[in-house]
Amino acid sequence: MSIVTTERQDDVLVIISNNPPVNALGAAVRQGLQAGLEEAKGDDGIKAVVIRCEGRTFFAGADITEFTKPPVEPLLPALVDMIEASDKPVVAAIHGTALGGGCEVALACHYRVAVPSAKIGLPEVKLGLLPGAGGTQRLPRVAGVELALEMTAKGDPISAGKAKEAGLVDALAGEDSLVADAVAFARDVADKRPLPRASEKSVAADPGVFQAFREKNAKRFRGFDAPAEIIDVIEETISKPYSEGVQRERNGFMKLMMGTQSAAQRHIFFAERKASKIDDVPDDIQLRDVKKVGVIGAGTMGGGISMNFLSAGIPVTIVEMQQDALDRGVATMRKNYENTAKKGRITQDQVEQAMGLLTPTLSMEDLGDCDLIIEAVYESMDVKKDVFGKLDTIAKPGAILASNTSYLDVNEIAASTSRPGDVVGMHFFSPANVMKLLEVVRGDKTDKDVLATVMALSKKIRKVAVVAGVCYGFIGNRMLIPRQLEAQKLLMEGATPSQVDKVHVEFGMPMGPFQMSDLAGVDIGWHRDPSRIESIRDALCAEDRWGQKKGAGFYDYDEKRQPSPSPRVAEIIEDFRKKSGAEQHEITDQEIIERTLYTMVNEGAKILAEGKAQRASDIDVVWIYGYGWPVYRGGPMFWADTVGLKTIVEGLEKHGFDVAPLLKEKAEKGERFN
Ligand code: 3H9
Repeated sequence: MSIVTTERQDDVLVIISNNPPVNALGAAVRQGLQAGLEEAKGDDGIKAVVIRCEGRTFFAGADITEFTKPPVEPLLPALVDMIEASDKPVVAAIHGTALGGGCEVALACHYRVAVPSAKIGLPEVKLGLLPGAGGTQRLPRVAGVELALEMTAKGDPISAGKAKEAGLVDALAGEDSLVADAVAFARDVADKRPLPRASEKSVAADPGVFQAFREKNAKRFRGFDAPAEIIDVIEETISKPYSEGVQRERNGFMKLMMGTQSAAQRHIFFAERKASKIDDVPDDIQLRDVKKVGVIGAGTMGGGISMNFLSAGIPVTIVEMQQDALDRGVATMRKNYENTAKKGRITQDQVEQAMGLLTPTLSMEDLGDCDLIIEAVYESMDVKKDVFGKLDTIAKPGAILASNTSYLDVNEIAASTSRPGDVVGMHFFSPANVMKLLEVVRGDKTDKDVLATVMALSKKIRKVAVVAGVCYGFIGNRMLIPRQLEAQKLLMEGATPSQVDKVHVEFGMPMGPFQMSDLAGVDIGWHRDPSRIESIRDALCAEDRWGQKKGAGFYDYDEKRQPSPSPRVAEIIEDFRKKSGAEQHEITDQEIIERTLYTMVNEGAKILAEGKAQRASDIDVVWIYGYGWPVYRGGPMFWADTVGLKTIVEGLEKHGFDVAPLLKEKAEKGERFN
């Protein structure tokens, strides 16, 4: 059966696309739509046209996989013009998500009818692109410049209800009667003339609106090419005829499409989806039922982990050892929910619903009916083994036993139970209710269905999950180690904390290594003996400079937690430099990049060669979602490809590092990681 079919309903022709999973507007769909329009044109009995989609969604956009292939006619910009040029009214019948090219098809239709649950948006910016089929031109004409700027430069979809208010949707249909309602609507407007064509509408905007929008969102857009280009395109073209505007849009689209940022962002789009696939686990494996979750530890981590499940409607039993710690943990969770409600992101009812699913307890025995139990206790092998030994006697058969360890050996933890097949690592990142990454640590004996269940569950709790093998620090923290080590050495050789941090921030990271240390706590992992001072970190900790929480760390902090370089830290560093006899030299920004970031790529290559990550793109996903690596650089391994692996190897060798054999081999063969 062809992908696009037509169905005659008396005087209305319904054109139906059926291109699972998301009705991407690939060549066959575009050709089918063109054929449908021609059929309507050539049939005098047809008075109006409805375009709709089968399956879970209206067109979710251009087919991104085609972007790197030779173009096939009709191209999307030409197709949308054909739709708009039709002299019979065309109605878009929208359900699911009308995104990107899908939204542009809808905008080219003369009318739009949508079910209330539908979402409409132009998310191209998230792929480093701008809407390239008239979206930057038609949307401001239909819905106004301000909403158009929001939707195109930020890329978040809006609800059908909001779209209706903005004039982007003409009528809301019944959830179960979209086709009938759209056909009835088409019949109603069949004889109305002139046809409302978006490109013919006028548009006006206060010229100040563009600069104000840029300034308001400067932090969010920092480093990204696409939002700036989108704002420029809309600003430049608003006072010009439509024909000039679409030309400017086309040029902007091609410029972004050829750039590294869009390649990086498209890489991450597919990498994120690929990460959920486990090479040796069949897609149709029977999953375990997870209806109730247990969390051990009501500290920051345990509370954050619990909130993920509560928000997804899954009941949680949370265990602590002392009543006051339990009360504090529960109160923090409530406060977090209430803060979200204050910002209008959830309702008070949702706060109560989530908290209503929580059962606090002091007894581990209460975890007996949980399908998944996640331990989030103190990071010590002895403590974890003790907890898992107890769990072994309490948990019901088939329950998944997970550890939130960030470094420790999951195999050793699993061995403290009689059911290592049920044991897995679930490494959440702090704050666990916010950060998107979940490293799923596969022990040597972890059962495949356990792994598949946790990966599927991660989607329910809106995490991006990546499978990691057992090794110290797994993927993310393991790569952090050489970076932190080199950052420390750079201090000894003449760099300052702010210089190293500045290079990372300019690279696009949310913060540099020392800012991160101050935020996380300089004292994490410290031996706690103030008389034992063997490193700069020991010296800071001995003086109570534990980071932001103490108002002092590598930086001094004022009462608003604004950092400034610390003269005392400079003295401590100087003291260590003298004692160590480390050779001093002028450290350039490039040297910082080579020693802190090239070394991460080197570690990534080792992780890959050891099979601790399934694929290079998984490593990229970990760093984007767990540590804020700038998405427009595509993650460390993709970035290394763009720098050139030969350059990375040369940089590492220049500084005397042992180059990972896999990296060396790829560089010699002229290969890439991705
Ligand atoms: C654009 O439109 C440019 C135009 O302005 C101008 C052109 C000239 N193409 O996400 P899921 C695949 S740019 C190809 O897991 P969900 C996806 O890879 C586009 N493939 O489902 C996955 O494959 P697999 C603007 C696509 O229910 C499968 O579909 N549009 C596309 O969680 C299922 O995807 C966007 O940026 C595509 N456009 O979420 C929207 N989209 O199964 C991008 C998806 O092999 N898409 N696939 O791993 C989305 O945001 C989500 O897929 C959506 C569904 C919300 C629709």
